[in-house]
Amino acid sequence: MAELQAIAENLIKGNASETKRLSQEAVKEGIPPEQILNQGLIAGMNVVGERFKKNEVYVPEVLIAARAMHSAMDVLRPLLTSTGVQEIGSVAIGTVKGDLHDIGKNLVAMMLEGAGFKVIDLGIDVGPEKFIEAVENQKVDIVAMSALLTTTMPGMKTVIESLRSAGVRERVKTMIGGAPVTQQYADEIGADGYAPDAASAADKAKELLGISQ
Ligand code: B1M
Repeated sequence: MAELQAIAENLIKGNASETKRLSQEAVKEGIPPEQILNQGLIAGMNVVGERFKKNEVYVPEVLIAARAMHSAMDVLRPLLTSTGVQEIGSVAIGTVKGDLHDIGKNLVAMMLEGAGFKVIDLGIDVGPEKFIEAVENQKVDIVAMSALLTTTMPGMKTVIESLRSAGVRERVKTMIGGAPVTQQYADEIGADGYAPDAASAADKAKELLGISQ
């Protein structure tokens, strides 16, 4: 679809205002927000990722593309989260220590909200103590962790072990995700759940709490 292609191209160029405007246009034309997200914004970000990998673009260009993604997500957020359903559970989510990537984590948070979860967003570079504090002081059913770097993935294991040492592991379910994360890794570190993308993260969270889809 030409509109979605234009959204991806503007995101790749880092043109935030145009990416946002085109996303608004697409919404007005009746294109489903999930399609704008997946075939416009995420498709564009994947191209940026490939170029980043090949050293064809560098951190500043990636940051500018990320800013364009954020501004368009402002348009989609209310549409993806406005279900008006009652809270079905509470999730404390964060990107693990040493990791500053938050686009995927924010999308997961958005989809969880859309599915009816209360989301406590702990942000980026979140160490075990912050997750434990949330579990101890707030009503949390699921601790959800995101990591985008192979070097920060072990932080997920540290969080699970720290929850155990703090005596709160049994109070919560844990789930993990992020580009380098796999089901096998989740099994290895004793996480209760893994999801490959934001939409299935919401389904997995429901499954972990025994809520029928
Ligand atoms: Co970085 N970066 N980055 N980066 N960056 C990657 C991840 C990389 C794959 C790029 C590459 O080489 N191709 C590579 C990691 C290599 C590796 O470890 N395997 C990399 C690197 C190396 C780095 C730096 C080390 C670069 C440097 O400084 N030399 C550095 C590290 C900084 C740090 O974190 N300490 C760095 C920095 C950055 C920026 C700050 C410039 C920027 C982040 C901006 C921001 O997030 N606000 C950035 C970006 C944007 C990327 C890429 C291009 C895009 C990531 C993204 O947002 N994708 C990325 C390449 C790529 O992934 N294609 C790359 C879109 C997003 C929707 O997808 O985050 O995968 P994703 O989330 C998905 C799923 O993974 C899943 O659902 C989401 C939606 O479907 N998911 C979950 C995510 N969390 C989940 C949790 C769940 C369930 C599902 O349950 C709890």
